[in-house]
Amino acid sequence: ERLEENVRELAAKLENPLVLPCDVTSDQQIADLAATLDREFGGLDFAVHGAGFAPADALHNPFVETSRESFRIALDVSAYSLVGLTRAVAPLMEKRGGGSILTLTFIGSDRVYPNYNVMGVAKAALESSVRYLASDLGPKNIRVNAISAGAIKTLAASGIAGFSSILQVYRDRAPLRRSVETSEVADAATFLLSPASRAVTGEILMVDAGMHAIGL
Ligand code: 0WE
Repeated sequence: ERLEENVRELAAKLENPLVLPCDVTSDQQIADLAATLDREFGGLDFAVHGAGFAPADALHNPFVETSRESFRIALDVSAYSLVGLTRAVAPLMEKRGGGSILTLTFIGSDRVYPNYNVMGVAKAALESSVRYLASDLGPKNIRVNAISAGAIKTLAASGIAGFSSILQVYRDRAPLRRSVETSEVADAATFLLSPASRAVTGEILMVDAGMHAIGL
């Protein structure tokens, strides 16, 4: 609700906007969303999953202190939601002869970033889910991929202690000597959602100014 106005402002720039609610922890709301999309459009060509959340205390305290409840919430919202969403939209994509599903991840899934903590564990589960979903849905010509974006100054990141120092490391050490912009992630997303990437599935595409290639 807090961000609804921002979403509506963005959507108003589209040709034929339709804004619908979806709490991704609710199977019912995911089913309702898919039913409305089916009724309004009669099918779907692509879907972008951009949901991620861990309770704030889990991003501040040492990882070893992560509670069972914070772990459950982070994995439910950030990883299971892709499985639930994919299952719901797959029939709409089948009607169109296939489709492309995209999610967003971060390299904190593979390597330790201070304070990323249980989000890293959730992103590891998300990336593995991308591969298992790609395997299940490939025969229906539905592709499932992720973009692993470099650190970007976003609203979600603004509350994170030490985030500006992460951006500075990108400027100092990434092969391109800079961090990443949202428009650059959008361009990669356009590729993965379009037939230009028709033979690409189960892939985690690094859009990170080359930071992943650096050891030290
Ligand atoms: O995935 C993320 C962060 C997503 C996120 C953000 C918040 C802030 C508010 C998930 N849950 C919450 N919970 C809240 O209460 N990123 C890729 C951005 C990010 O977050 C970091 C990073 C980076 C990069 C946290 C610590 C270190 C690096």
